[in-house]
Amino acid sequence: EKVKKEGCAVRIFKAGSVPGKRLVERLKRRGQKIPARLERGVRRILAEVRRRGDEALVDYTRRFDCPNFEVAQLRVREEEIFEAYREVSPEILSALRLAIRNVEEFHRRQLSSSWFYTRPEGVFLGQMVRPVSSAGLYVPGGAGGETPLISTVVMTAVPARVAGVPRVAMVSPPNREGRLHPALLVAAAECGVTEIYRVGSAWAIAALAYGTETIRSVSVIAGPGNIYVTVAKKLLYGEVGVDLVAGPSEVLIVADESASAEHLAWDLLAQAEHDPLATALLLTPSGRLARKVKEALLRALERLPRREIAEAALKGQGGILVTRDLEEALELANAIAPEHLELAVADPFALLPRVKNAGAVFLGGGTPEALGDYVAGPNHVLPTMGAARFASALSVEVFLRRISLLSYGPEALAWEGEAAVRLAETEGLFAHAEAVRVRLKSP
Ligand code: HSO
Ligand code: ZN
Repeated sequence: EKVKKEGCAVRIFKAGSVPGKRLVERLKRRGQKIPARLERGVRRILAEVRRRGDEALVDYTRRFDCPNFEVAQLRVREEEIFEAYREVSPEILSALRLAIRNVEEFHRRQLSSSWFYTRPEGVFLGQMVRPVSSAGLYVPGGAGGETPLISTVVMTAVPARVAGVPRVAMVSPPNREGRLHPALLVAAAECGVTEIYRVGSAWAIAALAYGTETIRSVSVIAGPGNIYVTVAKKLLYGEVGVDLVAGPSEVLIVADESASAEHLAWDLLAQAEHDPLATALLLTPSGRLARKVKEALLRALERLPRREIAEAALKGQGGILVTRDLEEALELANAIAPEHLELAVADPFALLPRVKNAGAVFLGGGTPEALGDYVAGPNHVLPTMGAARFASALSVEVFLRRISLLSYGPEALAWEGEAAVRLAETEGLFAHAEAVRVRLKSP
């Protein structure tokens, strides 16, 4: 649909009005339709990396990231990590460590144990939890390295570590000088990741999936990325495991008059500044709050360094919807299934039972979404574009597998073998039946 280029960046609609309904419908149908040309382009990149390995990585990196890139720059050397520590302030380091501690504490609770049970006839059954043997983490470049997403390093690396993955490799695109931000290297090292490659986009995903001379292939790839990364992950799924598909960031705020207009304005902008395709929505039954937030937004935009990006997002997919009541706001929120849902209302826990679809819920006006991005503990890699209807946050699960265990004693086989034989015969699978029968005959 056409995006309005001119006019006010912030629109207020009644949720039940024609333009209000139109916006909701468009949001419900949001999602990246992958243009066929883009998919063909990504397929070509995958094939090139498979065929030419490092050479293809260097070609693409020169073309899109750093014109003088050399193959020797692909892997970050250990000394560079040590040097990076000298460039990062003690305050940043301690903030990082706090974040890592909290994220680790949260993700430890996701670990499930192996279990087994027996049946008296002599059956042993169980489920054994094992980490994948290697994982590749994708950390986006963040506007050409200007906004190094060090929090994304933490959010992808900590769950992999907590899962117990023995080999964790990280990739991130270099800036024009062929560098990764020192804070990015320090964040990785603090999470125990020292296998770091300067390579990004679809070719980095291909390298992790197929392997090249420098980069060994991995079992699972996790982490957010742009549309090229997302398409590469989709195409390579099967060849390699992948986590969820995370697109441009989204926030949907449900608020009542207990909320501060200024706080909400900054929460909306915190999503909008990510990406022109980000979604920032406020749903409130209060027309007065709606107007106050609009004013606060327009004022805040004046002070926003990434104003152009935020304005594009607000005009494209943003807005304020005035609902009949909180009930209707929550219905719409569930239909939209946002990545982040803020309940900036007097009694957020009273609304919680009505929440059905969301990646993460922020309860109370004192809990900005930005806390969750950085330090709280839950993962900030979350389902977007309505995927919260079926998907969950990045978790230790992505890096684990459950392996089923079965063992039958002769008595148990005698009890249950006959049933297996009958089912095998019904399926017309003779060897299946015979595999059981021969054991029934001579245990
Ligand atoms: N809001 C983003 C994560 C992020 N924010 C990283 C800042 N840095 C997606 O949940
Ligand atoms: Zn964010």
